Amino acid sequence: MWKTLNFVIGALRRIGLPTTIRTLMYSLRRPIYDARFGEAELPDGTWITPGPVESYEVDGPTVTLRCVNASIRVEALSEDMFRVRLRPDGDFPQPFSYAVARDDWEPVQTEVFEDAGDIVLRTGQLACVIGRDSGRVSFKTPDGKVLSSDEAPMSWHEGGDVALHRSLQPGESCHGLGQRAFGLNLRGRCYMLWNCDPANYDRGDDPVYYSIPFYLGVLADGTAYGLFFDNSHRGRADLGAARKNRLTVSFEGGELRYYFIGGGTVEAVLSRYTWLTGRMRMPPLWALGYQQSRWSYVPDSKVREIADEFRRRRIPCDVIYLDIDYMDGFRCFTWDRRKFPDFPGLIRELHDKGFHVVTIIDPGIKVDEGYDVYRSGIERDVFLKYPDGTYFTAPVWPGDCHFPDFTSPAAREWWAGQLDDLIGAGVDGIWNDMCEPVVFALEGDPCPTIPDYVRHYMEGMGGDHAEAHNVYGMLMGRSTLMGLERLRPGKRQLCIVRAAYAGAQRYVSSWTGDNRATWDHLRLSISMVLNLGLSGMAFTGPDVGGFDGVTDGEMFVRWMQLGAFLPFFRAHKISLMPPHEPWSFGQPYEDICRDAIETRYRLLPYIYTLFAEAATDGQPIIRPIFTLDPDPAWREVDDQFMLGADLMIAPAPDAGRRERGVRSPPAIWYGATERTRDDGGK
Ligand code: MIG
Repeated sequence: MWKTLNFVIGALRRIGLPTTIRTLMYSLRRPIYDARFGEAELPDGTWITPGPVESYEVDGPTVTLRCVNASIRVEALSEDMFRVRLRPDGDFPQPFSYAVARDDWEPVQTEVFEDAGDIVLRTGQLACVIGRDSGRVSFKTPDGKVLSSDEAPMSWHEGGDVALHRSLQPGESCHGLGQRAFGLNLRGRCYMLWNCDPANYDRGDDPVYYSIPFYLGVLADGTAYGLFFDNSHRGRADLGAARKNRLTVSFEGGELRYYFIGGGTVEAVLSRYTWLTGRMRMPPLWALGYQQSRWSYVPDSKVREIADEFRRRRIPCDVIYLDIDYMDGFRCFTWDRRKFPDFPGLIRELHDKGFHVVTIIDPGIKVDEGYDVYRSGIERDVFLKYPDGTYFTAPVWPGDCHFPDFTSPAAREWWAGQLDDLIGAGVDGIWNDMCEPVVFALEGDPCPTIPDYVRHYMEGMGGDHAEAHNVYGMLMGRSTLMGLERLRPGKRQLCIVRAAYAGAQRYVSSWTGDNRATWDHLRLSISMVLNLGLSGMAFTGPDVGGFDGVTDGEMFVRWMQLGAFLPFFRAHKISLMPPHEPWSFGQPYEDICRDAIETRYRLLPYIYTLFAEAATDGQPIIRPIFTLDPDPAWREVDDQFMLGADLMIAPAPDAGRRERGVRSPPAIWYGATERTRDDGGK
């Protein structure tokens, strides 16, 4: 039934309808859980393994193993990080990566020796052991403790898939992978590595917007290790679904190349992972404040009214967001001159009142000869094409669009250059939406996007969308940031995306997409932000209040009281739903909202310090309780969390609750608002 409805909606969209009807239909769209997603099987057919090691060569910290069917290269890149590559052809060309931020590895002392039929490459902190007969790889601490080992040899499929099979240890909890609509411990399920706009998702739907091929395992004793797969193809991470004690990560193409980081604290692993893939830049201070958004504040008088209400009611607010209706017919980089007769003037006025302004942009550029952005995109040849050289065209908000190829430096340049008008008008930051990328589809596709075979430039190497898909959002954000930095050199920037890839933290921050106004979504936003933080993406947060659906006063204030402690603190709402500003629900809700927001501002020196830790060392801003105490009892706990190392937050979990139980790891805990003391350990 949903399939049919989606079909009808898609078809109607293509014809073009008034915005109101379109947005109403947007709310009706539902995800369709498709067998392709979730517990997917690896393809049938022949899988090939390297076979026994015939010989090996040692070159400093690098060991190349020549096996019967393939070569494996293991390199110690630092004391605590190794890279493993599998190459059936035996060649090891310099790898290309959008994620990895450096190739200046630290000098590292290694030794190579043989031990009972195994070949061992060891640093002071980590040993990689390769079985001579099997080609299986495992990692151990110097004292022999196994961190992670191949449960079956690495393998590749005749169709181009590659797979790694590892054992999951008893008591190991599973984290990372970017944004997941699941609790904190991801063990026991299979997840898709494929950025996807699911439209209204629920707990348990997968994939959602933002996937990162970084897995963080935390063993029963608290020892952590990281596995980063540098592969942007569509992939699956099976964390004990098909077999309880097996982790299988596979990709539909590309090289099997992974970085193993181990085995210390979660903190040490994240520090190393972000050393490799880059760290967040400090955002502007105002981006740490409270931010107000909705789809959409139009026309200018509405924006003015919202801004004035904040000041009149003395509710702190730093940023106002303009969603798609500010544009001229959804044409990116323009504004509607009827709804905003003096756009720069309005922004000047908002600046004078102490607000910053962030506008949305989408990747789809309207096919319209009268639109100079479109014309210059055609002239500069920046849009994606089919293999036969015709333009890829698909409908999004403005109707039929072409899409820039952000894997081309020339297209990124061009895109960056389009920001002049918006930034010239005073816009302070950019919100990059739809960058999975999503298109409006005709059939009931759960993740309508650009077809796999559409061509990409891939920095001159040539490739297709199957390979470029997962990096598309990150590169859109990177191009936007390039424009922002050029127009405001030396300034900190706010550049937000909805989907990206490993390493995106060095360009952008994110929000968690279209959630819903339910108590479960409120709770889900905690585990999502936690796992994103454990994937290197520290600066993120949900649409406070819930994007879709009707929020009541109680849920709104509870979400405010949670959002005030999350890194990105912004209320946002779908169009056609009732207003959701802090005063929209009357009293006592307005006062409670003010109180929550003021608490945020009182904590800013502390929160700012946490942002600095994220920027200098890759540490998450909110952290699971288990980072304080390895006891396995904490591994699933995601209804309380740490803001930094010192503040524990326990939000209201559901309707009508005025009290809740809080468990605390062994330590002395002081109440933040009441004079209480608790010795923990419960
Ligand atoms: O197809 O710009 O996630 O925050 O309000 C929907 C309109 C497009 C999706 C974003 C949401 C935004 C909405 N956008």
